[in-house]
Amino acid sequence: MSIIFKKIIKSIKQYENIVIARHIGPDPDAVASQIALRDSIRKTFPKKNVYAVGTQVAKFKYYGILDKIDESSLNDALLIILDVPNKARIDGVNYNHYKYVIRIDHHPNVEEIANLEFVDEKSTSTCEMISELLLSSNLKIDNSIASNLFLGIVADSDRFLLSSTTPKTFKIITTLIENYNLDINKLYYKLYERPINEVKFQSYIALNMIVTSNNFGYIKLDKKVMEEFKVDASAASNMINNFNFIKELYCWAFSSYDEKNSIYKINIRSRGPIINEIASKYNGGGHKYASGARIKEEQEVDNLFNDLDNACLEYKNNNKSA
Ligand SMILES: [Mn+2]
Repeated sequence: MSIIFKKIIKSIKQYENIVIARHIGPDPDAVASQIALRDSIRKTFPKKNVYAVGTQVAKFKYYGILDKIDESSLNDALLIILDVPNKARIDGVNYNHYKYVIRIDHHPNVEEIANLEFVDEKSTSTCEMISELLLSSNLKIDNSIASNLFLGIVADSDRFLLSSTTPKTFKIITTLIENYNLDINKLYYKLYERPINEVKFQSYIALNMIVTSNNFGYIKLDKKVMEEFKVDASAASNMINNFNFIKELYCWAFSSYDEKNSIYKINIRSRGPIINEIASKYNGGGHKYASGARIKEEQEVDNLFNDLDNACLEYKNNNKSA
């Protein structure tokens, strides 16, 4: 076992109260990793109090149900944060309440936020990192834990299409499927089944997206169009990966107006220019080629799109022969 894994296991053994958090606006990797780790620690150490916290999102219920906690009653607690690049994006915990903090994450390391950092930018997903931890230690795994880990890896690697996918990813996937009897067809169904109105909405995006001469594609989705297709402000983020491998697009971005929070939710993907540094200027961030931002003013959305268009131009000029 590697030194970092030994240190993580030692801390888990040491603390009786353990809280596992992840990022706001959760995705399958974030939720699946926190529930898999919680269930594994519970299974291995039944006497410990282990909680997975954060906003419960209805469509992710099949990963497991999240816990409600009263932090003031949790003394000497260990906090494990998963899939979170920066403090501001941690959901559902008062960071300062905890005695010791561990972070396990695969986002680019933008700030040190924990006493113990296990950050691997090259990993497909936090679920891949948790799988490594569990498989190389004596932490227990069962069918449901393995199913969650499988789903997080598949979701964040975009079905092994992204360049973060390595032979190690496939080795882990093989072990999970073989050793824990995963019914992968059933699992894919959970991850990818969607209502027809979302497919229609995706068609609307394809038909109405503006593609610039620099190969940047963008669309602004307002309240009216989301009402027309009966989708919410999170719908566009579910389909942004479906616009990969389009010849005319180096980078593409959707803006969805979230009326409840009076905010523009921006999803950005790229197969050319690096976008997370641009997103970070607009209250956002993420991975080199998969980022997002939350913006208050529409003018700022235009500015961001402008910056992305310029990044595409620059990329084009630098890769003329490509
Ligand atoms: Mn992730």
